[in-house]
Order: sequence, then C-alpha cells, then structure tokens
Amino acid sequence: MGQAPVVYGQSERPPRGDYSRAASDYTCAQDYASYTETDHDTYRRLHARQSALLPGRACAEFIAALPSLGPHKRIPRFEDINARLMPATGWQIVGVPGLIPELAFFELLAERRFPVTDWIRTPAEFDYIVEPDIFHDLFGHVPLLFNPVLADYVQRYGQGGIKAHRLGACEMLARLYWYTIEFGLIREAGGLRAYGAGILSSGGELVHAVESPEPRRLPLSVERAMRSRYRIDSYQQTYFVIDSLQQLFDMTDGDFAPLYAQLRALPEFAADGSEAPPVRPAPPGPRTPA
Ligand code: HBI
Ligand code: FE
Repeated sequence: MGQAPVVYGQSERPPRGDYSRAASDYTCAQDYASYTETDHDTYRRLHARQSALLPGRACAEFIAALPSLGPHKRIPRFEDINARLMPATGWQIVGVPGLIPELAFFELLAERRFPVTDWIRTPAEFDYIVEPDIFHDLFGHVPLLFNPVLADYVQRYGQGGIKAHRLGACEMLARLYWYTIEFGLIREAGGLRAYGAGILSSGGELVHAVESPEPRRLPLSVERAMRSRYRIDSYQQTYFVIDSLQQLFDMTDGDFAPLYAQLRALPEFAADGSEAPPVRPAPPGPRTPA
C-alpha cells in the first residue's frame, strides 16, 4: 500500500484496519463472513440506542431517510444498501479499511462513492471510539446520502477537495467538512437538530450538541469554519448552525481559491471559539533598556 493513511487531527494512534486488503484507490470488498456474532450484536445495540435518541434531536431529513439503511438486527450488506442508494441519488458506498489519505477520500466522493469503514468497534468501545467505524459511517453518514441536496453537497465537497489538495488548502476545507457534514446543526421550527454524522452516531454528543448550554453555537460562516480548529477526542465546543440543507449547498457554491488565499493571512480560532494565538510566535519587539 501507499502512504500511511491520514487520521483526523494529530492523533498518534496507528490507523486501525487491514490496509493490505485495499486496492490502489484504498477501497476493499466488505468481508461479510469476517463479522462475528458479537460484531452483529454490537451493530444491533448501537442502532437501537441511537434510534431511541433521535426524536427531537435529529433533523427531519435524517429521520425520514434512516429506514433506507434497511434491517438493523445485523450489519447490513453494502450491496443491499447500494441497491436502494444508487437509484435514489446515484451514490454508492464502498468498503475501506479505515481512514484514507485526503486526496483518495476526495476522489471517491467526487465519483459519488462514499468510503465506509468495514470493521466495527469492540463492545468495550460501545460508548466512544476515536476512529470512524462502520457504525459511524453507515448510521451517521449514509442516510443523508439519500437526500438529494446533501448528496450533491458531498459530491461537490469531493470535487472541491481535489482542487484544495492542489492548492495546499486541505486543512481549511477539512474544517468545513468537520463543522458541517460531521458536526453540523440545523435550526428547524421545533428547535435545534443535528445533521452532522459525528453527532448522529454518538450516544453522548447527540444530547450534548442539541441540548447543552455549554457549547458555542454560531450561524454557519464558511470563513469562520475554515479558520476554526477542532478537537477529535472530545465533544465539540463550537457548533455551526444552518437554517436548511439548501442553504448549506448555496453557501458553498463557487471557487474557494480566493478565500483560501485571504484566510491564510488571518488568525485562527481555537476549538472553543477563542482567538487562537498565532502559531509562529511574533518576532521580539525592540529591546527596552534594562
Ligand atoms: N477517510 N475513510 C475516511 N473517512 C473519512 O471521513 C475521512 C477520511 N480521510 C480524510 C478525512 N475524512 C478528512 O480529513 C476529510 O476532511 C478530508
Ligand atoms: Fe465521518
């Protein structure tokens, strides 16, 4: 295999998953026979726990699309989901051993192929896992790929990512992905709801993101999101809120190249929303006589 796979943030944990099975585009077949009864039981339990938390916390589009995942007593077969997903929005899910390098990730999204990790967490990780496993990808990401607006947004994100890779702007674009597709909130008539996969697939964060008074919640600004660092190992301290999925799509239309150039000169924000100190310490000022 090629370069070591990327992992969110600066985590030192070695990537999980068997990358020796992956093709040159990092995809691998779903080795369905490899799942144990414990694996199927973990999936069933995770699906049951999250489903019970959705009312009043997950956005309407997600709740409407979730049944498209199909039966949930055992880990679904990717081809069974694809038989419904392809006709719906032209997307298909493909297996990957885990996190993959950014360019490979972008190229798959640009082809409407969503990479789904093919292993599932251990029972000991039932409540929290750092890396995205099959439950995070299937339950968190796949339902909204049945929604035409979000489906178009994710493909365009992939196309934009290929350009960002050429411009050395992957980190800024990854932040936009993080604060929308992974941890985005949407305001509905009934109140705040989650549309981000990282929230929807997390037992604790779905309640925290929608109901806790602690986090900072800001109207989505592409510029502010691109300047905002994020933490991969704790609940988010900042969430960005949209009013509709269409607004998300419309806000991110167009070429980001000028924006990348402009943002490089501006200070960043820490994950808690405070102004981040410049990474490079300012040069020492004029020496004052002792
Ligand atoms: N790889 N399998 C997988 N899944 C992701 O969500 C993913 C990835 N690689 C990189 C990545 N996400 C993020 O850095 C993107 O914003 C690029
Ligand atoms: Fe994800």
